[in-house]
Amino acid sequence: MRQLNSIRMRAERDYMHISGAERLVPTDQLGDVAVAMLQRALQHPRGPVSKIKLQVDAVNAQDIDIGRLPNLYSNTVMDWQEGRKLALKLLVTAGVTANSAEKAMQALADGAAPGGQSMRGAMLVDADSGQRLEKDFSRGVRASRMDLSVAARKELIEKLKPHGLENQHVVEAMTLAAKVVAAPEIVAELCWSDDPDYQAGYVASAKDGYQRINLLKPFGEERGGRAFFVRCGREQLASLVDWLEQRAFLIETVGDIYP
Ligand code: WAQ
Ligand code: MG
Ligand code: MG
Ligand code: MG
Repeated sequence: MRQLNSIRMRAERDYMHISGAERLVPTDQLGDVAVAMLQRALQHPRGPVSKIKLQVDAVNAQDIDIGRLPNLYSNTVMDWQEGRKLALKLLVTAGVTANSAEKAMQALADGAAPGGQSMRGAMLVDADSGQRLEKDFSRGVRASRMDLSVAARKELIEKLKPHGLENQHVVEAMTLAAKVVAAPEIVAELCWSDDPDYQAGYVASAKDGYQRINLLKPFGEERGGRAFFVRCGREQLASLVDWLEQRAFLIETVGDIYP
């Protein structure tokens, strides 16, 4: 494998997080990807931005973990309240206690960052007690430096097309979830968007895959977020966070899509 570059974008308005994106790309694609990220920050549904940061780091081939996408399962509900009930059920099936799942879902619904805003990253939640373990409740933990290989991206988009799911939200969320559930300490992930016009979300786990739920929040709602449910000793937490934030993770294998 060739050397790749981690390129990361983050945009904010007056210290409020608006948009972020992560890719892992060959050098000859850096320019195009940088422009696309800038455009995306400037046209974000969460509104205008006052600062955009772009960071590029070269990553050597030997520092890249190779991974696979989870299977995608579509769950269709009639309203977001039903969606939240289903998410709770799926989290419990994945091995999270009902108490922990309920607490995390309430925190996301209320806005998990101080002041009831969305966090920049994810909550780290004890899968048994529901206790929040991330050091910074505003920033949280950011899964980073993950992407699909060029071939895997093409294959995924082809597989999503017949289901009308070939959009950036789905591709990026599956990519992120693939890295997150690959960590043995992570029991499951819960997510719904902070974009006011995007109501879908998911529960992901290594065991049950990417369980997409078409409605997890009301239209217009800007409070969204992620919870990474963990089961491990305190002493393993720092290395888990380091792996999620720093280690490059390139997905070369695509799973199946179930309607
Ligand atoms: N690491 C950890 N948490 C993150 C990251 C990251 N790299 N990026 C975003 N978050 C958190 C943060 O709190 C955001 O507010 C929240 O997640 C939502 O991010 O149709 O679009 O990018 O199958 O708005 C899921 C459903 C869409 C896709 C998720 O999330 C589908 C989405 P967004
Ligand atoms: Mg996003
Ligand atoms: Mg796991
Ligand atoms: Mg968003």
